[in-house]
Amino acid sequence: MQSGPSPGRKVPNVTLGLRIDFVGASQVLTDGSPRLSVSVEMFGGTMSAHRRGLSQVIRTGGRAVLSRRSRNSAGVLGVPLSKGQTKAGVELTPSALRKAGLLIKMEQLGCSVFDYGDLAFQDVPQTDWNTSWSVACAVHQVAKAVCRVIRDGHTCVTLGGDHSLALGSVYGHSMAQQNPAVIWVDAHADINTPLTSPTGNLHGQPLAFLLHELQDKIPSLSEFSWLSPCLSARDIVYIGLRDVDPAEHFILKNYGLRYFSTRDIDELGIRKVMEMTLEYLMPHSKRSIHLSFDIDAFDPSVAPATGTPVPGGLTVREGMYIAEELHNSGALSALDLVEVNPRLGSGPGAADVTLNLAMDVILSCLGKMREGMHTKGYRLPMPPTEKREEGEVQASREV
Ligand SMILES: [Mn+2]
Repeated sequence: MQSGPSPGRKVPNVTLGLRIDFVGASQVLTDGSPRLSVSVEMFGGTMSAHRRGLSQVIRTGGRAVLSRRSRNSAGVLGVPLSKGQTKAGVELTPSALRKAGLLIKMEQLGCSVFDYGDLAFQDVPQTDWNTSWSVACAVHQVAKAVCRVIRDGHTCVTLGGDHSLALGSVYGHSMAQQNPAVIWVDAHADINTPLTSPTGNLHGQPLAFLLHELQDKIPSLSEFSWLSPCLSARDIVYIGLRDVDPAEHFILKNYGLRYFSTRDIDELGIRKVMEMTLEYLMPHSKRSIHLSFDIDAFDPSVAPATGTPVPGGLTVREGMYIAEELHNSGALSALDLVEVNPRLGSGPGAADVTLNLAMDVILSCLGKMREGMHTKGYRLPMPPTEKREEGEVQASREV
């Protein structure tokens, strides 16, 4: 594990080679075009090709070499921020995830891990004005830190903290890379304006601050003077919504935001939802994706330790599928994992179950596969050879 970025350290670019063999061109389709069967071999690691990516490769006639930024380099940033809401404990999660071995598990996946440490925030007494000011200062720090991690060439893994941190992480991402797309996995839409928020908590408002279209609805707040909107309604897809305030619903409908509520997931299935999400955000070419994953997107039965649980959430398998598909897209540049609160959740083990699930989301985003994995060049152990005939040894050798 590497601590912090070494100045000037070159992050390796990985070039993956694709060998495409045309195994048959004998069949002819009804429109007269030949049907080509292809087999694809990938060097330098396994990756399931994104459907559209693969078809582009095939159209080039098999000459393609897929060149991309290394996905195996992650910068971890802890954001122990809790002032965007009122329940104590959410600030403990970055260190809880570290203690649970997250960074080691990332390395075991073959990831180069760069630890950017946990941000330190000034503790100010909790009054409305102070809270807003301290959250604004904190998320400004987050923005600068996330920008640096991405500019250093890593996928930025931000460990929350409450969801107000996404104000900084998405803004920081947009400073580092042009026009990122945001996938917001959450039970809540987090798009109240300061004037519509029923609670006044900033963790329910980050997207309103970031959206161009809503700027005339946001009061001018000096503490956020550093922030300017960096997203359009067209840049966002929600997944998992099921607890949306009236003003938020009005915004979703009237500003044309794309969303998949849990009902939509019931209807379409998570596979179709992910296919439509990626097609919508990247219709022609890849762009960098920011995943903002609120643990309360999951059903409280599998993620109980969170501040605003809502029944009827994602299954573990749906959450894993989202993360895996984003890894497979090859476009994930930043992810936030937020709203795990180890102090909450009833019953013994609530915190551990939730932390482990959070860890699995992060690891799946970075390439962990549910089917299991083995390293390149893995060999099964052989029994001792001295008692065996030469011919037997030959026969048992792996092919
Ligand atoms: Mn949220």
